[in-house]
Amino acid sequence: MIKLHGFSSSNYYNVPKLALLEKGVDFEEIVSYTGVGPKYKPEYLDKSPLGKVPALETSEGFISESRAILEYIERAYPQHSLLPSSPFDIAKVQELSQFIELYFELVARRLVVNLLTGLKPDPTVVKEVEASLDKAAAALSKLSTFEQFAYGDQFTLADIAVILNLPIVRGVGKKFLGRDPLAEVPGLDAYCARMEERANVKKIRADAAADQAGFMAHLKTLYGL
Ligand SMILES: N[C@@H](CCC(=O)N[C@@H](CS)C(=O)NCC(=O)O)C(=O)O
Repeated sequence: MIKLHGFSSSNYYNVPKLALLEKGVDFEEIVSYTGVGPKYKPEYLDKSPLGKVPALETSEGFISESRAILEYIERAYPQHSLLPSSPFDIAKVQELSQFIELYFELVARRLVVNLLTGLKPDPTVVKEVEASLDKAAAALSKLSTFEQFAYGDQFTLADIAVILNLPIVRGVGKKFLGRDPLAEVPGLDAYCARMEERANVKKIRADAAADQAGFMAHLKTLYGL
């Protein structure tokens, strides 16, 4: 059986986890927190060269990077496809997923350490993050109306990207900008509420909540945070 290494309060870990759950693929979860190095699981670097989460263990070897893992899962387990059928529609799903990761997740991530630890952020960074998130939020409706799913009429990888990454943007916004940068995106709130009703999304949220204390304890042990 394939094994997914990582931890349930990681949004990146939850990307392949939700894909596997939606496709009904059996998998085993192996808890590995971040911070790999001499003090913690140095052998994990053989699974993921930069020590990042997630890593997928297959009968042929390990795969790191969530996008590559998704590609593997989609091809190795074609049932309940998370991609549409036409080349154009597949590209649009990937376009939206990449947009979410590059212009929302990676931007908000600059303040995630501050969110987790309570450390005061650099005001210049906060200003940069705010400008970038506002720009992306204003552009998002060009890629999705959020009427039914994030793209088209089926649940896809784009939904996974939206569901798992945008809550971090809202969290960072509310904490450091004093507002939700996504509040004005048409259709998004109702869409998110619908997605939260899905059984597998509920499982992801419940597992993340259950893991939070363990992850914070790990950070404290490793970094004294
Ligand atoms: N590009 C990677 C990013 C994964 C990532 O940044 N994961 C975080 C956990 S949410 C991590 O492992 N951080 C530790 C680090 O960057 O050293 C992917 O798509 O899998």
